[in-house]
Amino acid sequence: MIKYLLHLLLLLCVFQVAKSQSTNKQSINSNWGFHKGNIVGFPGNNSTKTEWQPVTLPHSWNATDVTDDEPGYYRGPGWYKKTLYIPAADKNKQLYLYFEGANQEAKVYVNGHLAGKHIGGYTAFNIFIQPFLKFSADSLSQNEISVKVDNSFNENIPPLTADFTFFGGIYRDVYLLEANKIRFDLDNNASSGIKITTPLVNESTATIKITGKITNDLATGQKLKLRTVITDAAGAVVTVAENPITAASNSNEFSTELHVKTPHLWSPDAPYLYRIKTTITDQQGKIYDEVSNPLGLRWYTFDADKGFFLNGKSLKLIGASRHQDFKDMANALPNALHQRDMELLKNMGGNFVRIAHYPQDPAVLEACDRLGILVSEEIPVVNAITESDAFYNNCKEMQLEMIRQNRNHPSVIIWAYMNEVLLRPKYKKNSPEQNLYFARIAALAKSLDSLIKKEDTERYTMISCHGDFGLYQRVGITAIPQIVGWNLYQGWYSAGLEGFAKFLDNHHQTLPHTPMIITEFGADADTRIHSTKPERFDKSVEYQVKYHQFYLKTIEEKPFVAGAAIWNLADFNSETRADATPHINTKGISTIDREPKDAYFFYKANLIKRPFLKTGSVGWKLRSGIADDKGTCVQQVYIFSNAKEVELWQNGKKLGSKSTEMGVAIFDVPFTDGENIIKATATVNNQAIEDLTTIDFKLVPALFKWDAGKYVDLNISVGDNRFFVDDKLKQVWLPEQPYTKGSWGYIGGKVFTMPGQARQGFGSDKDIYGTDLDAVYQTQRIGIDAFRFDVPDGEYDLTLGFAELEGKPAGPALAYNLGGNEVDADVHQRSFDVLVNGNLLIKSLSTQNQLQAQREYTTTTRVSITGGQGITVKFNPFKGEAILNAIQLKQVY
Ligand code: GCB
Repeated sequence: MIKYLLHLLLLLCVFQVAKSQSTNKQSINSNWGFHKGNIVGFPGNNSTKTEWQPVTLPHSWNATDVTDDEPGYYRGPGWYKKTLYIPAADKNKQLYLYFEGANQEAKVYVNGHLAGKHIGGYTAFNIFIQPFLKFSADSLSQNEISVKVDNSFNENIPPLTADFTFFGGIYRDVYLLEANKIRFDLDNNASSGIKITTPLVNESTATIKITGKITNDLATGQKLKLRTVITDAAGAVVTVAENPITAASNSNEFSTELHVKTPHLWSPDAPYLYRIKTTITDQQGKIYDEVSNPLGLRWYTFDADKGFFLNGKSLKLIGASRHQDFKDMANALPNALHQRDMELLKNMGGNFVRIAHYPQDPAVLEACDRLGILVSEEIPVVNAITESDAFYNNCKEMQLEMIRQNRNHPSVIIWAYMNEVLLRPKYKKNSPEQNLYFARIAALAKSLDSLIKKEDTERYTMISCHGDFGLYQRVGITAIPQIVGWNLYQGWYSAGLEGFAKFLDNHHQTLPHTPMIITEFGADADTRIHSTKPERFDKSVEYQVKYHQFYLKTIEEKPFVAGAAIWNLADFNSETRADATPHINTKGISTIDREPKDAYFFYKANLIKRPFLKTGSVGWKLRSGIADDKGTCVQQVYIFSNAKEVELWQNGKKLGSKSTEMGVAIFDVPFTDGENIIKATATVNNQAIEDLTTIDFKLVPALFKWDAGKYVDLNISVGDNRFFVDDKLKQVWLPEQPYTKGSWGYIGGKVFTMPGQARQGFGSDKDIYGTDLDAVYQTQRIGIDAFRFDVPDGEYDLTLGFAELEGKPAGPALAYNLGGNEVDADVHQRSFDVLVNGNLLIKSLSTQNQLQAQREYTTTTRVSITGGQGITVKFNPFKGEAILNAIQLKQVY
């Protein structure tokens, strides 16, 4: 018993010593005040009365203004303040504030004094606050921390323009670091002060090299010990190194090497992690500082012919790019959501993530280490550069920070530094000024590339280029990095999926010694939009699947393609975008709140090894369609599975079985009115699996006749061939159809197409103000003569919806508009009357009154019909052509 107690006491002592001596790191996210805008004289002069909103970090001030109908979002200064309570004993410590990220310029004040500043919104920074702190003798002293953050456009700070939103705020965690006077270097671009490399790894041995710096702020030199311990995944000590160090006052470099025999290798299938703890002690073992890092032992190469090899084995890198924002949260996410994204990718069978277009939260790379996801990380030099030393220096600084902060993660294999940098070239095409600009981009690329090589001899370098192969060749960009990344959108921004395969072959022939990764490929899909005839740019879930089927097949067929990152893991905010879901880029294979789309299940069926079966059409559980003569409506249901064959059942009745093709089986299902229980069954590796889904179907009669208890309820998206599910009102909008006797439909006119927009077969991609049903209002029948319903007698609510799809709305142009390049035509001048069953409903609906560019105009009227006359909505133009975008008919009784 006494022995036991002594042992316990010893343990407690060791714990106490270690705890009280090493750097103490604690988050300080709670109890901040926030003020949007500048405060003159603050914080030096604190007398101004200011409104402070209580906030908890992470926080962004753009969580809601990016999705409203008002173009633009707040880009300017914001202030944060907080009281820190510092114990008297900390007088002998060295205190820092560690910011994981604040977008994009930050100035940190302590008790009114500027303690430090940082440029760049995506990397961490450490601010030494000790000299500005107040200490009282016997208790806690109050210290005021104020931080000014500014996300204004600054031509010297990348990114300048991009297809994502530059949300402002302290949007990652903030920590207080209480370090000793003897510690690992905290003034090295906010790195941990320790650099781990693995110069040699193979199946029989691994060499691990640890270098770093010790800071000694004591007045005299010290005799110290550096102890490095590698433990295995179970916590058992594998190897230990002890180095005596005589630390002069201030900084002292060290280097030590350890070896692990027959190492457990790290890979996506088995992400085995050792831990490596590095400790500074005095001669008696008193701890001054201790840093823990993950250690994954692996080696890898890229080959221009054969692709990527991990631990000597060929591995096709397949995964996605990832942005860091989330629905209604801007970029201010808790760690759990960062981690969940990596789990989402892993569960799909992904083994690769492109952290685009900027370094992200530390939680992302930690999750990648743990889950076995290989990583390419990049700095945000996007679309264009500024030809100034300040811009170049900021690029370099960001790159140093990214590498130094993240290089100890075994998951990282590539450092990248430019994305589509020739997309928005300045100056006149082919002018001497433009050629000089291009030469400067190439020079910057070279200096960033050599900076990486100097910092990290193990990782590969990469630049992501858009599909203008010739231009990147001409400017010399393809010759600079070790890997060329291509962002390819054939079959989306340009016509013809086949162009993708041709592009890849051309790279391989023209650059036979340059490994390549497809760093982006994707197609938009709004989960509310469905099509039985999917086509390019219709934003349907079904076209997204078709696009990815073609791409994955091509990627798998070509061994020289080392890897591919889907654009994007999830939908993300891009304020200047319009499309079906304004302000959101919907190329995600999951929604902005991470609900997987069909394309996600398509990849899962192709990538994971364990049995998988999933009924697709995830956002299409509420359907509608026109009845056939059997009283059903046949529509397709996609089943995703890694089984060879899938069986389908509807309401307990077997519909048949089908072979899967690249993980997909498409069934024609004769839906009946009401609930349809769809069961898919399959066997994979002798394991029976099934998936059950209920689809609520609303059958619309082909011909109207009085039917007890059945009321007419129709929503028609005019000029459209897609189905749109309004998930809020639980209504399905049907594609239009021409009028036939006994039924309903349009008479006359043609489908609206955007002038000069070859990429889109119908409708417009503009944001329609005043409605959430942008996709419905974005399509239109132009020159329409009438719309007719042969409905039975009764009382009806008839709703007509209009929106001018050409021309610009009144108001200032956007400063950094990244939308399409099309030139807006002027609003067509039009004026027309609308009559319902011969009675004038709207007089002179015109571009001079209610019809405004990009704004919905909707009106409802009650129509009473008797004598079997049905409803005819007639459009009588007297200037230009009449239009109609949406029409709804709801029988009241
Ligand atoms: C790209 C860009 C990316 C965009 C994407 C798109 O090539 O690199 O930032 O979001 O295209 O969806 O257009």
